[in-house]
Amino acid sequence: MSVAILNGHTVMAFVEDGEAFGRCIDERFMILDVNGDGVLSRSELRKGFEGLLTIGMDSGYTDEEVAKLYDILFEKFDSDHNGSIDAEEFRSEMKEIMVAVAHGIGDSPVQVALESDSLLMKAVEHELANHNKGTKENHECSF
Ligand SMILES: [Ca+2]
Ligand SMILES: [Ca+2]
Repeated sequence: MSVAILNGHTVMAFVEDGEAFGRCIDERFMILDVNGDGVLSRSELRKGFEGLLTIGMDSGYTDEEVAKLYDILFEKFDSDHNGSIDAEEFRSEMKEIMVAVAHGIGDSPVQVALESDSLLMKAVEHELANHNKGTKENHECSF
């Protein structure tokens, strides 16, 4: 875990950088596809999301409720309802999720604790990389 400062713009800039975001999502997809059959099963998705989004699973949900949550999540990803998630479905849904996250965070910088391989951490790293490439004139630093 490390602590980072980000706002909705950090996340959106990452999502809108189609190449960087797509590469990151594809990488994630391959990691999640444990048996290497090119699609994600229910259990592969669940396993991935337990680490990926660090949803607050200690917030009083029962196992049953959590299982239901992952079922809903799976149905959302599986947009053609064939019982598995292909790379295309994964990419478009991850994009929607990240856009929703960006809107949820809003314009004000928030301090968050992130797993080093979480997608939000990738967004922060993406922003830093872009800052280092360009001029630093408009670089606002919160501390
Ligand atoms: Ca698989
Ligand atoms: Ca599908």
